[in-house]
Amino acid sequence: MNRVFSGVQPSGNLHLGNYLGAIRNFVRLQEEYECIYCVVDLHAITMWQDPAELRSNTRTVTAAFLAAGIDPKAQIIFNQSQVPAHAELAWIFHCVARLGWLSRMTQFKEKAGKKRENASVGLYVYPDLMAADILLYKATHVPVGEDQKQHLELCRDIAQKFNHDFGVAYFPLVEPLILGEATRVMSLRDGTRKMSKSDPSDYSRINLTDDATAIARKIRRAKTDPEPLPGSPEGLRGRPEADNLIGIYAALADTSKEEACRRFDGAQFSTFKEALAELTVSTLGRIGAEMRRLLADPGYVDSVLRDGRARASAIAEANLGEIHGIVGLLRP
Ligand code: AQP
Repeated sequence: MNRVFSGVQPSGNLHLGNYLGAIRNFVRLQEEYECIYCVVDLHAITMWQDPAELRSNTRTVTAAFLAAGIDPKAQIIFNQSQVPAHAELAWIFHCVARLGWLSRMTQFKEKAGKKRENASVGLYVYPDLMAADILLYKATHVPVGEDQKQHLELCRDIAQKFNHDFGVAYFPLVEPLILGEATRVMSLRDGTRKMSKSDPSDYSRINLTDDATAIARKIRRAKTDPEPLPGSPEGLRGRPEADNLIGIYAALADTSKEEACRRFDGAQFSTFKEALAELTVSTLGRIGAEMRRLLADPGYVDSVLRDGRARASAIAEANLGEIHGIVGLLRP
């Protein structure tokens, strides 16, 4: 059986990158797969989170899932901390993964930066928990943005080593689903840096909750270069900001970069940015409004998470029992 699992951290403002790289694909995949979508609050606390904001951001990510179109009755939506089996399987995986594997993870290097000795241990072992999230449900497919590719390779390594060490064929080898024309949306201020929740400049990203005026202003101010737009994607080489904006346009218009370039061949950025702002507002405006409506009713959002927790726990507990048996953890 094919099963999708993916998660989003409640660690700040959800942005266009999270939407195009992940959440929009979550919605589309529910046509074909049984899907489990998780608000990964235990991942978020690998970096300091204000407790009240963490609670509020957990509801916001849930609202974004719902507003984007995930059906909470057909699929499972829950927050990670409410199913303790994630943390328990992560411990087993700490004993399977090798230090050398984790040391190669670029996200840890980027997030820990020069203050490596001060980074939390959680940030270092984050990929083990991510592997546990996915493998606890024996998920086969994981929709993510490009930045998560290395973590998914590690997840495959963990599954393979576990299966080999215990002589079983228990865990599937997951396939990443990196879909669309905007798998790595870049900052609007610097086309060489990823659009990110934690960027201190709000002008670097378009938040899912930005209103039409804010979206248009941010796109108008987005960094560009002095050349007009090229007629084909080859002309975007060495032009990271133009490449990023064309990629965003193509993804939102559900077309290819080739087609987007054809449409704006020779256009000035001012003309293109107007079209891009209009397209962005027409997509995100609806989602932002629905998120605000849902967040006005936290009781409903919490009931979705409670229902999801019960359904996720049932699968997780059954699988964890089997995993205990394989590892040799006695259930007297
Ligand atoms: N810029 C991006 N372009 C495409 N996809 C992206 N994703 C994140 N940023 C981009 C994808 O969104 C999903 C959820 O990400 P996450 O919240 O779990 O963690 P992240 O990748 O660490 O997100 P941020 O926004 O960059 O947060 P900070 O600033 O805290 O590091 C994932 O599938 C991710 O690939």
